[in-house]
Amino acid sequence: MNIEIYTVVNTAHNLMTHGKGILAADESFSTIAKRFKKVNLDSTPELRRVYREMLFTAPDLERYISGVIMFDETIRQRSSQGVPFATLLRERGIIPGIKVDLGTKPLPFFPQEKFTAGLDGLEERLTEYRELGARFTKWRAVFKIGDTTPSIECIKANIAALVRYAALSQQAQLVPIVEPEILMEGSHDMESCEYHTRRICSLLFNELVNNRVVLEGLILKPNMILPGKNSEQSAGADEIGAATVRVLNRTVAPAVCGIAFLSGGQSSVSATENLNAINSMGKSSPWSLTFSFSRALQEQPLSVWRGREEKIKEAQSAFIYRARCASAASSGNYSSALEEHK
Ligand code: 5MM
Repeated sequence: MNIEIYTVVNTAHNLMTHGKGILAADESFSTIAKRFKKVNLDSTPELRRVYREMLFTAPDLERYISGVIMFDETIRQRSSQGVPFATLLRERGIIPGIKVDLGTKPLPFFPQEKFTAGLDGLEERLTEYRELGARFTKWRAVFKIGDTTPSIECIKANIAALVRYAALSQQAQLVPIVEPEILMEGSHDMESCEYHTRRICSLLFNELVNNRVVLEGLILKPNMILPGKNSEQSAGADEIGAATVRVLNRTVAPAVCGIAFLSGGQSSVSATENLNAINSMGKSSPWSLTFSFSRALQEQPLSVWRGREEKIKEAQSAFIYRARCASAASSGNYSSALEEHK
């Protein structure tokens, strides 16, 4: 292994520090606008800056969070003291990261499916992001389960982009977080989610290995195995934990540095309970199994804050509380009793 890739592997290990997870604060303009709208806020650059500053300066954040994924606008913004966010995070011992995909576009000739854009000019953007302080990156591909989806064509197109992105990131000395997300939207059952996750992950790792991506310097960000939101099936945390660990054990190479789950629209408590069950079931798995949540960490602080300066401290406490619960779940030590002692 050459010295450059050693740096990447080392960063990946630091991101997977036991008891810590990753905060996904990489909402694009349209997603943050949707989140703000729910609490009757307009999405302006200054409000987005204030909101992210509230998250990044929360007391004790570094005890639970190893890295933060930012959006292009955010990595260029500064705290009210004039400190660039990447510097502020680094000074707290938190690794700055950046979402580098450019969002999803309709996949031509496959009307219900999406393709993630962003490979054009990526090499140059990666160099700039490294200069701005990023040490890891993220790229998300999205798959929806339906009668005829995800199609093999959609899977192959998205995997090819994920693999190229991962290789380019490592070449730029940045750790890639590879996120193939099967959406919860839909009426599919859990078995179907397991089947498609298995299909996607096995093809993904085959291609990553063939393209010489260094698995020790890569983090996987998968969905948990869940029934669709509109399915009538209900599943307990143990069942979800067992299915999720089973599919990962069958498809993810042991050399991979770690696995950090997305929350996917589950409630904060469900995502935490399920992560805890995954850790209980996955005690002998070769990787750390942690979180890279966005909504499951941010929903509560956002609804406390609602843009009000006087609520910043209270919102930060709500945020840190969720981060502490997720951290406990990442080592299988979360219990619902914790929710009663906020
Ligand atoms: C914050 O959401 C990210 C994607 O946002 P855009 O659609 O706005 O680009 C997303 O990649 C996020 O990092 C993950 O899906 C995890 O978020 P959740 O809310 O699923 O934990």
